[in-house]
Amino acid sequence: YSQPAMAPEGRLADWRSRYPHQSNEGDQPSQWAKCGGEEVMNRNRYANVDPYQNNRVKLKVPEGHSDYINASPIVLEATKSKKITKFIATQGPKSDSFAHLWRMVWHETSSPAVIVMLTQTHESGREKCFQYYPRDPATPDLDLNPDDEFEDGFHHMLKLESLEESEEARAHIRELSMTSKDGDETKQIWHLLFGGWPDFLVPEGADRVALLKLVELSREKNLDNATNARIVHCSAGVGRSGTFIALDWLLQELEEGSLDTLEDDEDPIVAAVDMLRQQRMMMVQGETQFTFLYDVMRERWRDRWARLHPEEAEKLGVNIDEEPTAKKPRREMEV
Ligand code: PTR
Ligand code: PTR
Repeated sequence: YSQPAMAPEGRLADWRSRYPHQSNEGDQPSQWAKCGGEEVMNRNRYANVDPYQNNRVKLKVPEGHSDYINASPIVLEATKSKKITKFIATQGPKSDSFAHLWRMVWHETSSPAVIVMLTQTHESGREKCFQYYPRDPATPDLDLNPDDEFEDGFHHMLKLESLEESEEARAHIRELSMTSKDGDETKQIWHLLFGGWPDFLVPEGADRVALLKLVELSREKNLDNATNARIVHCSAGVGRSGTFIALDWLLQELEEGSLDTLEDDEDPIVAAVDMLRQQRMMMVQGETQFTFLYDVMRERWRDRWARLHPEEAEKLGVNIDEEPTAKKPRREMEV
């Protein structure tokens, strides 16, 4: 075996040819423009980002209404354990359709549900996401769908039960409850708002450590990642959301030991991004975020090997005492 091929420099050229539409130039018109009509287009925050037609979440609405929401189910299988992890990647809700997100949460998740929010509502003076949840403990109640948009009486209430700040994960943790109008059914929802990730960039330094904590936190709050999809969104639902999901999956691969014995031509990060892009477009935005995944994984990988028991290393065929050299690294990723 050799070390995981994790030298970003060499990979970037490959990345550019692999994903030519990844530069932020030239917005491509939505595939929905032709068939979805204005109603669908209005529900998109960005004209060039939408779910694949064959892999999208369909809102449960009465006939005659569009079931469209800009959200993609993401299902990932662990290499070794075959464990399934589920997500729904979605855009930052818009003011006139934010209740659709809650309808999706109600129908597509079990309790407790987890929502990971990776954007601020406003960044650089622009709205990146509507304030779709009760933010302030002084006004904890939010009436969803009071106008009964779909005329089916889905008229749930949202309540902010608690608000806590996690310094470790640099996040605001909100516990919400969603209750049907008759009060018969309630769902618990954890809303995790991350404060350290500007659009198109990557968390640096302490924010990077915090992001890893956030990944852990989102797993803990979701009692079964295999059956209950964690909802992840940013502004477009592709860049930061894609990177978060890739990271969650890669860390699990690392923990399971799947990244210890890679062949020369295997690159788990490219594989992860490919897998995500088969399920939602533009997942992991640009070279910065791609490189970020290498940086974080290199760091984690080194940690793992530093902790490895000699017996375990021998089983894997690794000489942990061998001096790393530039040409023949002992499974050490070059920095
Ligand atoms: N308070 C944290 C920090 O910046 O260090 C993170 C954070 C900031 C989290 C703002 C969420 C934030 O948004 P809001 O105030 O809308 O909950
Ligand atoms: N039209 C924008 C673009 O292509 O640049 C859409 C966009 C906006 C794409 C934000 C990604 C964005 O980042 P994120 O998915 O992290 O919110």
